[in-house]
Amino acid sequence: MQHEIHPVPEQAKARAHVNNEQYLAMYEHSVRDPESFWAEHGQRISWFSPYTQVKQTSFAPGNVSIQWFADGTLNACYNCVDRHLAERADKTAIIWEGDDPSVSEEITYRQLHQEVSRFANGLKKLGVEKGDRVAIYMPMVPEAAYAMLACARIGAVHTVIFGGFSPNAIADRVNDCGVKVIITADEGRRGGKTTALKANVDEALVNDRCPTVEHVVVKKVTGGEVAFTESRDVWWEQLIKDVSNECQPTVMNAEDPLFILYTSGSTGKPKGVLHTTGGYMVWASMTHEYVFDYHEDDVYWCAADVGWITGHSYIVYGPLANGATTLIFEGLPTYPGVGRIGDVIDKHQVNILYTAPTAIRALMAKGTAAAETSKRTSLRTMGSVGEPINPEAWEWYYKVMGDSRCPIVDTWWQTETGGIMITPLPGATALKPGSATRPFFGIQPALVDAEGNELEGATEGNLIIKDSWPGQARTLWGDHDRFEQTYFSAYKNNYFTGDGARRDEDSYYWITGRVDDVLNVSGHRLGTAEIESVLVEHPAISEAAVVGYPHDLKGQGIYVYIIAMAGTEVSDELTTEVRNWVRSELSPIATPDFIHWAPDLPKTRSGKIMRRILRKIAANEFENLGDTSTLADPTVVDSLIEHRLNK
Ligand code: 6R9
Repeated sequence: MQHEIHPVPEQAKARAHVNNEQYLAMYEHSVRDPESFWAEHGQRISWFSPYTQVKQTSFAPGNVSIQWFADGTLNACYNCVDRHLAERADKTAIIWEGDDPSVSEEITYRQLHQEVSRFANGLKKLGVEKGDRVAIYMPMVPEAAYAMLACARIGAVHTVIFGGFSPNAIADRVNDCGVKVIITADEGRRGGKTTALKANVDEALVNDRCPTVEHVVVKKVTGGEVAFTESRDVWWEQLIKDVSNECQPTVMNAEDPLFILYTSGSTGKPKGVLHTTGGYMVWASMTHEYVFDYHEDDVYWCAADVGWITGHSYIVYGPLANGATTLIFEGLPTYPGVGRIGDVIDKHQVNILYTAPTAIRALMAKGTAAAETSKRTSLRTMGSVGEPINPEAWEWYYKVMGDSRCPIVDTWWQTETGGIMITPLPGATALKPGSATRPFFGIQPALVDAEGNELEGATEGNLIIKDSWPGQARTLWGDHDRFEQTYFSAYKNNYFTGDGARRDEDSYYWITGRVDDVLNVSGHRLGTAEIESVLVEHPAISEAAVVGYPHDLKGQGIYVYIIAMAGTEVSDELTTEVRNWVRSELSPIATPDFIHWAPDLPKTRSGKIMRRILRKIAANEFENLGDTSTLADPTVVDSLIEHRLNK
């Protein structure tokens, strides 16, 4: 497919931090001599005591160890808040736009400092100390950011749990890292509907299921009814009533943990990805400035949820470290109408917008309606993240939302990478719709075949990264072996991303999607193994196999093959029950699109499910199933094709 190449617009070139020549020179420096490059750029954040060490990293088998700026000390919250007080105390730090379009609020850096300091003192009152884990299960209200920053201020390690997760998913995460305090709200509010957050926490904690949890802090958001366990629960407002406005930020080492964020892998339970303080802050702030070409007076809006890594790095830590005005949006891009994104842009004069292909496609489905209620003249740069953006959606975003004026930065990265890795830079990179283009400073991507041979030139293969970068995850909480196994065992001495990619004749990268058993549904990462394990816990199901298939709006849809327990009568009611089971046991984002009751699954003689075949049938592409000669019973396939659901 040949699409137009979009040259760098003159307006972008004129104001940008770097043009193409500067990008090339900085990139060259960053990979030739990472030590001196990062010694210089590490200084973009404030250190209590400076680092003398820069890069101490090893991807060697059995000895994966990643340290950056290891002897420096700092505090992430100080970097996001206190250090701006001298020059930006009255600048707006956070614009909060409510679900209800008539509700918004502005919080200055001075106010942010006070809110965060008070809440940090509140956490201390509850006995939270440096190194303790604190879970945050909140809607998109400013208090979610206050809670994260308050943890960082006192050295507690936060783990944000996406508000769409079920009680079981909360309990799993809370138990995996031994959470002491959970911060939540009475209810969340999105698209005019409410979610019972506190009730979900109560259920996660029922029967002493999470023995490490001592307290639950509850922020009143909707004023909805909640149950209250007096000895355990405390209202946010009550907690900070008599505390001081002053709270000294705790001195942290560069390699002290900042947060844990759970994400799906190809096997087993979600992994607790651990990010530390110094390298992460350098990476988040530097990528935020260069990738979005952020300048001091910009209003910046990342429309992700703080429950995902995008919200951590590009709503909270990156922009606030840069002293930016960051917009926190409680609602949905389509509520109350498809014009909402444009309306918010006009209302707050947003200059930089960062959103996901799934949102773009949902708006594109309505033609140009999304642009008809707004002018969007303030907009200058637009970003995309979370999944591959198809060229049609890219062109729509560019023409309709950006009036063919704003460069689009299609940013490829992962929870594990901490921040953006492959991306255009607005003033430097000619754009090709659908391509994440070129590596950020310090990133050395490469493509390899299944045997690990590095492929040269224009080609396609598995995407690896050859050397460490400051924002990289350091380990998986409590399981360094799994960290090594997952990311460093497939291709020795390299980080394996789990993604496939193509490199074209201009050395631009085109991410083709996951090459492992991880699904990407509307930009949400889901492990097929996770969904399968929930399915087989249902009493009517003996076996399950879950695959993804191409879906116009969601990128990938979820196709479930299940085998009923002997003696079970399969009915429409049971199918509905199974669908609701996945929603309630895991999350609504994991809701199956198709549930296919199968008499059997295609297995090799050694008992391995041949997912390749299941994927093809789910995609309604069964003409060319490839080699089926190793199947124990080839007739299983005919029956699956006959009863396929995605026709
Ligand atoms: C930031 C984030 C990571 C996975 C990643 C890849 C996919 C993200 C992408 C993209 C193509 C992009 N992905 N950005 N694919 N183009 N611009 O999304 O983190 O939730 O951990 O997901 O998302 O497959 O491996 P995370």
